[in-house]
Amino acid sequence: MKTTDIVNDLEQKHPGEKEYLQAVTEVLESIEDIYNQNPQFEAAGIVERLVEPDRVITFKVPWLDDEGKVHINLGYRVQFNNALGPYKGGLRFHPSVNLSILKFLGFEQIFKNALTTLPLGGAKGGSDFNPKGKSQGEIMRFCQAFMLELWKNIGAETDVPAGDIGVGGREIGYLYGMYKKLTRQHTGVLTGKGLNWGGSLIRPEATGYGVVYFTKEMLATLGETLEGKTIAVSGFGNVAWGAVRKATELGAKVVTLSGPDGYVYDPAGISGEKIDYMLELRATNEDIVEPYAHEFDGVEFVAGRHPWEVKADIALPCATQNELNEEDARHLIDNGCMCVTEGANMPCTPEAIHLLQENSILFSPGKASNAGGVATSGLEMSQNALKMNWTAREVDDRLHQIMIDIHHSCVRYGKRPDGYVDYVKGANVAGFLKVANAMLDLGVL
Ligand code: NDP
Ligand code: 2IT
Repeated sequence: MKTTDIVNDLEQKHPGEKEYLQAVTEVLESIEDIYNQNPQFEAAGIVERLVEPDRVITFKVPWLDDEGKVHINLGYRVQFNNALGPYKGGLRFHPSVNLSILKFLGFEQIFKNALTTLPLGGAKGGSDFNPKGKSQGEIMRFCQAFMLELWKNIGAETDVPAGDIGVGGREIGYLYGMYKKLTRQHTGVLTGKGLNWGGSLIRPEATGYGVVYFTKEMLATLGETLEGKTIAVSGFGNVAWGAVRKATELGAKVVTLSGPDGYVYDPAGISGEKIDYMLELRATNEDIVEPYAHEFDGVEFVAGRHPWEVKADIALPCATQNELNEEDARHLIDNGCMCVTEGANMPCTPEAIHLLQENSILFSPGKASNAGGVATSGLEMSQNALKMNWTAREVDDRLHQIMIDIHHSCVRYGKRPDGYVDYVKGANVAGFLKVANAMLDLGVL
């Protein structure tokens, strides 16, 4: 296999799908050696079969706003690979959603889900619907209209969607309600459900908790801990919230949050009621962090910029793809940052990753460090199948162990002779081997 040949071929077939090609290129570069050392993969066409989704479902979502005006959005589900288990991955509602973004996310999800050690395939879906400024009623009607099309293609043993940007507990409720009405079944087909109707404790905070557990393991390789460390976080959504909570609990100080409007710098640290306020801010659907700076003393709001210019020991990008570029990485390095752990999916550009690794900064790709969210979704599925609920402690302990195991896998396949761990390579090789070997066993499909 030659990565460049395969990527060139994909570029011809899917012109302009830049996020998808970026994600594929990163994985193929990491696995090139192991692929070429194992001719059985080439013989079975594993890479050619892996890079194309099993199927892409697209549909129209018509809905009525509060004034009775008709709107049409596009809906998608990309079912990428189910070698390891039912298709599994979130739904994203954001105006930027297009096929390239969902294919990149679905492709990443295959390897992430493989790393969790749970029986989960990879998928992603969503819509270009913009929840910003919409009323509760409009969001409900949109979710219902979306599910009216999607329901035929999903199922507890077929494809299990969940949340992502713009889709949290409220949206999962409306989606699940419609699914339940159409099928007359209460099978737990979505994860991230409310606690009263099949959800799991710890799922809302799981992605962020997992990011911090993973960071703790990375630091331990240098004999370091989170105690007393300063952390810059971007975003203020599901993932950022959990990360801030756990990092604070483990003795670190989080000094930034960010939104599309800019970032807030809180030198006293974001803890206690400030973390609750972050959730309230998110629930307004306004998508701005500036009010945080007016609510608490001593906080600065920096409009239109990213938090990576702030001095921090650790950076946790938890907002969106390609939000930390080479220049940002340079700022972090110059300011003595020792660790960058991706909470979002693909938030660092390839150039930024290259620079961080060149400077021996600890760096983890989202597919390893944010896998705690989908892993806990897997635990929610287990509880649904058992018709039982585990305690918060039980779920958290399992999540913690899964993150430790993912870290082990990354070290196993990513440790260089000089001792530096290339977590990108480690995660990609470990995830790939599991999926590729399953595909070999299952025949050409
Ligand atoms: P949320 O919708 O809860 O939060 C995302 C936040 O990031 C929003 O405030 C969004 O604002 C903001 N944002 C988007 N673009 C930018 C930007 N350029 N600069 C600053 N902020 C921005 O989403 P999640 O927390 O669920 O997801 C965040 C990331 O984590 C995504 O990459 C997602 O794929 C990933 N992830 C999520 C998991 C989950 O379980 N929810 C699990 C694993 C990964 P706006 O909408 O206005 O752009
Ligand atoms: O990117 C992700 O891993 C998620 N948005 C969570 C997916 C899930 O199925 O819980």
